[in-house]
Amino acid sequence: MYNPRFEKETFKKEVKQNVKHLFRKEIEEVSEQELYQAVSYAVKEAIIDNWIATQKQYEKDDPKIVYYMSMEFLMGRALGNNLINMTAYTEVKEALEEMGVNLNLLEDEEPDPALGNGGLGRLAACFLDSLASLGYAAYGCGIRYRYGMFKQKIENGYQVETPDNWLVNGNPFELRRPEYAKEVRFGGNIRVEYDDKGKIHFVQENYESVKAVPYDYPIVGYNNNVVNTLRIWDAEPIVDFQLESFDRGDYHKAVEQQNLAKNIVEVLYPNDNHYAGKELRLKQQYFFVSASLQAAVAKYKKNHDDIKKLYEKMTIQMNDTHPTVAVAELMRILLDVEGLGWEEAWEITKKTCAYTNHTIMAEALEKWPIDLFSRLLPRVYQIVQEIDRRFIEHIRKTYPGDENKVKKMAILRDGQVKMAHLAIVAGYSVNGVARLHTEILKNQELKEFYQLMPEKFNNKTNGITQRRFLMHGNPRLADWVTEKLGTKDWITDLSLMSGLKKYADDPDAWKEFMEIKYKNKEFLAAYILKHNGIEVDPRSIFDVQVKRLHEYKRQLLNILHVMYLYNQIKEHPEKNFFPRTFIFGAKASAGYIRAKEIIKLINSVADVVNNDRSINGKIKVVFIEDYRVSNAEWIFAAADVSEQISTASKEASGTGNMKFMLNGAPTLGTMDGANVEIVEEVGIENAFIFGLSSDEVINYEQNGGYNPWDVYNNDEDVRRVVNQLVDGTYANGNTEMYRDLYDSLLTTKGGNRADMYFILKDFRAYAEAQQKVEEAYRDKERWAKMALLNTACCGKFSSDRTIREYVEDIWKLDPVKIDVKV
Ligand code: 26V
Repeated sequence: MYNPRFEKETFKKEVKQNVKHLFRKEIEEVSEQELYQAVSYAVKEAIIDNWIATQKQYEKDDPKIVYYMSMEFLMGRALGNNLINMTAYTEVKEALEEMGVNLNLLEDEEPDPALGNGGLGRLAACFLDSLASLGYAAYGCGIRYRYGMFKQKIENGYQVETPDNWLVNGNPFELRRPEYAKEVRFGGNIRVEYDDKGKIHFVQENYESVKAVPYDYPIVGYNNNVVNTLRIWDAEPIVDFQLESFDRGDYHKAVEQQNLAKNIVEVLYPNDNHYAGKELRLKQQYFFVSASLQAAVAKYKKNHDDIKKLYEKMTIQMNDTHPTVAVAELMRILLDVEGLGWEEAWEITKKTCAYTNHTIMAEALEKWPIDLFSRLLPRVYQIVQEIDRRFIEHIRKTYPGDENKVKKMAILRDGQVKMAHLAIVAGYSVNGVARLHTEILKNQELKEFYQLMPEKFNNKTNGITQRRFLMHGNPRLADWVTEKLGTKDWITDLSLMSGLKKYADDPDAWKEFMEIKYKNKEFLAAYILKHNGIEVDPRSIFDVQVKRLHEYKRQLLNILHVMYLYNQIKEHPEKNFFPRTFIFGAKASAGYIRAKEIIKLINSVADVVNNDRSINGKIKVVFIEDYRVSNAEWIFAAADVSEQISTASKEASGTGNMKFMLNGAPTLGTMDGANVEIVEEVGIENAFIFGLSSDEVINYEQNGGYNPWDVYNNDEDVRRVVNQLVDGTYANGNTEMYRDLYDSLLTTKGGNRADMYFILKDFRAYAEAQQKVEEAYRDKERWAKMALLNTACCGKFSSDRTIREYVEDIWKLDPVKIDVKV
């Protein structure tokens, strides 16, 4: 959409002015960082107009609003993305060029806002992009962590974590909104009072509190003038906020509050899929949920009198169980602040809250110890008790005499508050994130709940935004797609990509497609040379596994296979072997020892293999440090093969798999998560599928029957690589360095089965699938067709499609049109 602020001369003038105002410098004197800031402020200027217009329009039209509550928003850099969505990227790039400035270098000055761990947080970011681009009224609600996801350094092959002080230079795009500050209370006790009319009141006493101060970030829709808001909360001590309510001499209290405030938002927990039961984490959860709900209810009340119709104008999506305390907090507000009765409050809450499940990994399920929960949130706990009491009554009525059902479904049980149960009981919708995942929820993990309330369960297969992961990350391919389709409409309607299918047998199109891939590979190769000092050949197969490090994702299977290939090459130097570059990127949670051992192993294998002249560079192994959204974008663009090799049934969906597909990299994977649907779209002949099915895995888990020693004893190649973990090959003769990994594959320990993730079981099938990859790649035409078809068939996996489904089946929102006069 045309915006005069981006006219070259106007924009340049604005940048120069910003340089002067912000830094008291001439344009020639500023650093890249300062210039990045000056440019960002100029872009923000343009965004603000639309932001105001959008919010005004919402006021006028009064649409239903979705509050997407999430502990994590893994946004990635804003500057480039905002320019793309404002359709001003090219214009601004050229304007800056005229000033002798390279936009890409400026973009590199922006720290990645890494307020998330991985899949769940990045999904939230894609959803916000789609909501704005489709024109729906939405808020993201979260925490403004002072330190985001740690930065990863590799030292001597080991992961070393360093703090991510992403706000050191300030953030040009954020807006502090002190006028919307809210108080959040923790601890103390509840006193019961009766008023003159005999009505009961619950009064919290002796509590500690903090002031929640929101920072708003613009979420720019693509080419539609819409700007929504990501609202993330900072914590400040409340003393200077409400000085009169405190004894001024109470220095101790002031310090306590200072500490509470500082601690709450200090750092993002870098665990992914592992629940640790930390008090501070529960504080974080209640902190942002309470503040967001107070703000949402206040907003509603500004324009509506009838609190009983709240659900008509707002809905809350809980991103996993992390914000589930919202259920009880909303009840608290409705009961204690708004003065409604239980039944009324419950009806409203049940129509307002919905829950998305993102994992079936047992260790990720949040179960708070009751003593901790009730101490920190005494009133909220009372409400949970009452929800639980009524729910158990309902179970007993439905299944008389079946106490087993109570045991399985109760919210409070074994001294714990089971957050998933609370979310399901209170929510009007429960969804999984890929078809297979939702089926497993319905038939296994949440079976009893599904039987009791089948109407709540639904699937919403994840998606990704093509604006960031094709337009921004792979501009060459984006331009090619536009040229071939003869339209840019795929930017907002990814189903149009199917129009590329007609080029599947066109040799010119193959050539162009593979040339683009080659250029992207050259770019990545240069990055690898610069950052790793490793020379990789862009003509080799770029085989990529980038994602969080977790045993279930089986990076270990991948590297064991590399070890196997290396053995093969050494043993049969005469054999024809197509050169391969194995690229890894992964952060391990700081306390996850085994994950860290796997990182060390990958780097050790890299050292040995990359420095063995005798193999003529046929295998290279690269571990890319500090995998994050910004480098992910071009890693996807440069990948030939997408490794999606989780143990079937364990990966709820995966979204990296979709980003690779969009960028023309066939999937090498198991029938897990969304891989199943990817194969359905692209055809099994355009993917490399191997390994146990989820049914087989679940069957082994429940009935036994798998013994890794059988594989070890019967497969010589497997035995050899497994032994190489403890014969010093990759540890300078040290036989103990990888003993734990060796044991994890062969020894039952502490209740964990040997080879929990079926790595040895799937090894042979994986090696065969890898063999097929190599054969396919040798046949250039076959490969080009396959790669091209992956891009052509990715339409389903746009987060625009996902969001439409959420809107239609769950949220029932009305789209809004924004007219902006500039
Ligand atoms: C879980 C926990 C557990 C408690 C401690 C802290 C913490 C932090 C994050 C998480 C999230 C784990 C769940 C998650 O990220 N799931 C991923 O969600 C993606 C989006 O739906 C999906 O594509 C991945 O398959 C799934 O692993």
